[in-house]
Amino acid sequence: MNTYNPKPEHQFTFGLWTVGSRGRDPFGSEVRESKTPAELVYLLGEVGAYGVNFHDNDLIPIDATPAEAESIKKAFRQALASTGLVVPMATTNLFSDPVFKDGAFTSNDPKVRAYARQKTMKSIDLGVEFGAKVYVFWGGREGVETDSSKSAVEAIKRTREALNFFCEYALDRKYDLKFALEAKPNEPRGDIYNPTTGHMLAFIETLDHPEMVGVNPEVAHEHMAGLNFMHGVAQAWEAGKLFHIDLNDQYPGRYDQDLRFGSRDLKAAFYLVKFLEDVKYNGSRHFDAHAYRTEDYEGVKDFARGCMRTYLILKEKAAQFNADAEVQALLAEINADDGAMAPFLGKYTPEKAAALKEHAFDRVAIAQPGRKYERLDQLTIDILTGTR
Ligand code: DIG
Ligand code: MN
Ligand code: MN
Repeated sequence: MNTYNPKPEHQFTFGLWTVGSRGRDPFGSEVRESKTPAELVYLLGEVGAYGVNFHDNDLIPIDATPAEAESIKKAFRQALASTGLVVPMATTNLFSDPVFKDGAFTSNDPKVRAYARQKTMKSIDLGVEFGAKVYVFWGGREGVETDSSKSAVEAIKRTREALNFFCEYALDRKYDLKFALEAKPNEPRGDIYNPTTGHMLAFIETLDHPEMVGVNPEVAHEHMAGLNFMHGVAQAWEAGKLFHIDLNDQYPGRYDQDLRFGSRDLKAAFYLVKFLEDVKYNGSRHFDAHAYRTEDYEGVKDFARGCMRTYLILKEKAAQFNADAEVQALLAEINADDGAMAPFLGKYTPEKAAALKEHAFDRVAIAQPGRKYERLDQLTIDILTGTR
């Protein structure tokens, strides 16, 4: 009997800001007391997480003195040592402080652009200090409310210049680090540049060191853009650019809810888990989400356990789907290929093109057979609902 208990090999990670979220929202103040980074590590150890991630200022407050920073790092390091949690990913908070009110790398103020670089370099150093191998860039404030304020081309150029700078920095420092760009279409800015994973994949190819840079797709962010999350993840994977992933859930047409994984669209979550497991994705399963504002810290633990439990349930459902005889028979039938079209498919040759142009297709006959997708999808529902 599968108990769906998380194990280190599942590589479940949470950001300090997720289980440490105090429940503030645009219309209400905090409902939970704050916990130190060390306390949050112990909480994650208690629920069975593999790792913990942080923004620089989740760990070290922006105005901390060097002595305070050292004390916080010491306690954090001790908590990691006693729980065995690791730090696979780190990132920079370039969105909370008022200085970033008009963005960081794309700000119209060169002092802000320069300060953002300084802050990011120090944050990269901090992440590397704790063993991070992936560094995420989420440009939460890199956008506009009015396009009268900024050239969209200039904004992309400023972003490219900054990312090229950090790639050179990491090379110069000989850091074993990969960069993962995280897209979001809007919120907190009215519109954010590079709004989807697809935009990021195109942008990466314009960088000086594209091989160092991949993406960190997030469920809620692609759903906010009305997209099929698994398709974006599959495209990133196929391009060798799935360097990290942010798992959560999201009602369409709403602000970024960062809901518990699988709590809103179980079918979409199933296809995502099935994809990651089918391709043997070996990165973190990072839950960038937080508990409902209604919860106390016992509820926060329920939230964290739920994220991991749902992932493991869907992992089992994916295995059941792959092992189901009727499903596999249908898939074999649907994808049948007698080889008759082989002379016309694959790479181009002039001979192939000439022969194909001469070939007589019975278009009406080809259109006749039903695809049996209704049966296949109902089998999927039966598996997901446990009725099969
Ligand atoms: C929000 O979805 C962003 C920030 O929390 C962070 O920069 C990134 C890392 O997961 N996700
Ligand atoms: Mn989010
Ligand atoms: Mn995220």
